[in-house]
Amino acid sequence: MTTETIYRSCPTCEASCGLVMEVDTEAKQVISIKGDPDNHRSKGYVCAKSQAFRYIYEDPERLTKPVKKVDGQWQEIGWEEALSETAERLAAIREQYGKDSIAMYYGNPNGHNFSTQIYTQMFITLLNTERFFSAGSVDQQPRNLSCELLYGNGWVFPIPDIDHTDFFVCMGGNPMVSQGSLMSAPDIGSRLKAIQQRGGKIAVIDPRRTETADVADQHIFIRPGTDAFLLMAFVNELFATHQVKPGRLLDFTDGIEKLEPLSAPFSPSAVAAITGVPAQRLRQLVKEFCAASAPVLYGRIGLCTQQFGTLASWLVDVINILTGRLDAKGGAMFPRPATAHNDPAAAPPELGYNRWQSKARGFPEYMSMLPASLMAEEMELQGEHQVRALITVAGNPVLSVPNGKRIHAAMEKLDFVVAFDFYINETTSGADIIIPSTTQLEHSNYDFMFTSTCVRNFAQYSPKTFEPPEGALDQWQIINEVTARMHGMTRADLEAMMLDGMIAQLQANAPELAHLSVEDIKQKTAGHDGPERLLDIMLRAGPYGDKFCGNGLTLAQLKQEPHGIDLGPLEPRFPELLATKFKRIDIAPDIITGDLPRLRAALKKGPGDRMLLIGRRHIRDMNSWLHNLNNYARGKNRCTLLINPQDAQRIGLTDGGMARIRSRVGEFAAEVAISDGIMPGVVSLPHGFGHTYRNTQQSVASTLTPGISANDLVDDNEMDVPSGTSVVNGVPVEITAA
Ligand SMILES: Nc1nc2c(c(=O)[nH]1)N[C@H]1C(S)=C(S)[C@@H](COP(=O)(O)OP(=O)(O)OC[C@H]3O[C@@H](n4cnc5c(=O)[nH]c(N)nc54)[C@H](O)[C@@H]3O)O[C@H]1N2
Ligand SMILES: Nc1nc2c(c(=O)[nH]1)N[C@H]1C(S)=C(S)[C@@H](COP(=O)(O)OP(=O)(O)OC[C@H]3O[C@@H](n4cnc5c(=O)[nH]c(N)nc54)[C@H](O)[C@@H]3O)O[C@H]1N2
Ligand code: SF4
Ligand SMILES: [Mo]
Repeated sequence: MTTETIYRSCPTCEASCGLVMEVDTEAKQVISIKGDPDNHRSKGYVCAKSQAFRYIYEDPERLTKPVKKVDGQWQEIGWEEALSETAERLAAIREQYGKDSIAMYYGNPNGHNFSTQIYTQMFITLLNTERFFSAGSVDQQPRNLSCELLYGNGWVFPIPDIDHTDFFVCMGGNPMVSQGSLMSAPDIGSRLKAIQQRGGKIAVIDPRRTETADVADQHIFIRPGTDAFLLMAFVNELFATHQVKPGRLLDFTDGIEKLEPLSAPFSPSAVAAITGVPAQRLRQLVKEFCAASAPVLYGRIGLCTQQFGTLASWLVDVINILTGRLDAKGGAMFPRPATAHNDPAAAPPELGYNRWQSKARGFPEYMSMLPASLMAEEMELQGEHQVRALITVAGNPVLSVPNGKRIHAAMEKLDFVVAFDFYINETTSGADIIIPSTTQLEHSNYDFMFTSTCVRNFAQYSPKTFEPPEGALDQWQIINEVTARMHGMTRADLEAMMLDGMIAQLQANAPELAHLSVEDIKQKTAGHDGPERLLDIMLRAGPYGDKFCGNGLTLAQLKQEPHGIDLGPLEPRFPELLATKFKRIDIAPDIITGDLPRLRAALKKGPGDRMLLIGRRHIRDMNSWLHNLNNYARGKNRCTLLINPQDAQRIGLTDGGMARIRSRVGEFAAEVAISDGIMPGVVSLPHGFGHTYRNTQQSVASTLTPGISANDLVDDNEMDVPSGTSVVNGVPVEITAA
């Protein structure tokens, strides 16, 4: 046995905790995975999912070779056949029916894979389809839109400086379970406790008394989908009590004066009925927020994936700006990634919004994407604008996107579906060819995305642990093979083109690199290949980098730091970081305020009397894709319908009994769990279940934890208007005894 100790970061959630693994390199087996006590960010902390990438690697049902459906049966095929047939069929469809006849869906795990993120850009650019969908529109897209409009870059997110705040107001997020989102913070529990230990307070605003609410100082129930009303009332109260104090932000912020009249109809008393939050309670919260010395308001997915997602997400930033808490210590701050990927470009790009519209109902594009909720509708179109092919890249839209069963049915009518995925699951079982990638243990990684969402700046490299089996390819290699073949290039030519392109782009944005030729940079980074070479270039050109000469960070140096490098606390970055035209913030952009008439109309209409469905996450789940792992699937049924005792009694439900849930798009039965931790009038069901489709290869998921898919109840017609984000929280339902 050849044992080795490997340090890396955990690739399963944003927290990216430091791990130490004992492995047998000869047998290619993991012996143990533990928290790395010497990792400065996580200090030995891990959660139950720290073993996930090992179990995935060991899962005998995971695909390691491409498969093709022949007469309804899956057959293993060679890599060459899989790649060439995929490229040929896609190219032929494109040739015959045009570029928009190919749809694509890009899933969440890509965000945890550096090389895929970097190289897929070229695939998407060359595919150039107007039918591009992603998990982003069932997630953070309202944040992208509001950050792009305010700060000039949809990927510059304000992150709560949780280690320095003294009043943390958490809305629509449950970091104790999700481990923090757009707030990468290992061991969030200790960090929250530390707020209280230094005399600070935590408030949670959520329709459920969550695990985070349980450790908070106060919890306020709010009716799902009504945060925009509450936050407008917050703004209204700030003006009414003369607490608008943006401080230094005023030097580069425009439009503050527009907010007072805009917030006028939304006084705390006017919104109390619709939000369920008494006016006095809200006034008290505003008072405490303003009295704290370093307060911060944080909003996450519960604020994004709801009827007023953009307004609610935007208002979080508006309030942090009005109170001077944006870009301030203990407030909402901006990380400085070592790869400089959130730095402003020399020439600010134009906003990509409404450049084209969906074919079925004319919904505007954003960031070159159409809302995932429109996937089925687009794929069902017949005639001139018919979709002929679908590509999925590490995504499971049949379970993750509203009205997933409609997507499943629409897929059956397509000429060709290819899934880049390593499971035969609810979505990929509808493919003609599935091409699996290597797993996280078989390629190196860098926490690219999460160095721009972290609560403290860091850099960590994760080495490849095991050589993949003969012929197996990483996701980026598969993507590049298919891209090159589709466009009559070799993979080497394509990758050379990308290398040159990246160097040219970096030089355009960094005058201090202008004295170097492209050849110089290539020569200095020749020691690395493929994605690692691109990473080396970005690190060296970045803010901590050696600029290709002298001292500073390089990939070689990072590889010598197994516990990662601490790049210090978040520091103020405005106005330099602003990528807007004049480095100014327009706090009230038209695209967003244009949605206020809809908010006013809803206020006038008042609260309806329907029960509202929301989601929830459990510590041992990760969306839909860890359910085939015995250790995470076993145990008590988690796919239960949470309901308040008052409602349960009225409807005649018993704990552990069954309820029927009916929405506009579906009707299902689920086990009831009665709890006073959920607001009256609200029920909750987790997503990512519903492992009930035939022809999948996930025997553990389908037997141990089939559950029902919450998204078969979520209405695909309902979207946040400015961003097109799905409304998965606040879905009107009827509940009856089964
Ligand atoms: N109702 C409701 N719906 C939701 C949400 C909600 O809160 N409520 N949350 C939404 C959110 S935030 C998200 S991010 C989306 C997620 O939506 P998706 O990304 O569509 O779904 P996942 O369940 O993450 O599926 C991941 C897929 O990637 C595959 N995969 C994982 N790792 C790899 C890899 O290394 N290589 C390859 N080739 N494949 C891999 C898995 O097998 C699986 O098929 O769901 C959204 N849907
Ligand atoms: N264990 C686990 N961890 C995960 C994931 C997972 O599936 N499982 N998924 C990962 C992914 S992809 C993401 S994007 C993140 C998400 O991370 P979080 O945003 O922290 O996700 P949730 O736990 O779904 O928390 C959303 C909260 O919003 C509340 N909510 C619902 N509707 C409303 C509303 O209208 N108003 C308000 N104020 N609150 C509302 C819900 O009750 C819930 O408590 O988690 C990541 N981490
Ligand atoms: S919290 Fe996230 S990153 Fe940390 S061990 Fe758990 S799954 Fe991995
Ligand atoms: Mo997500």
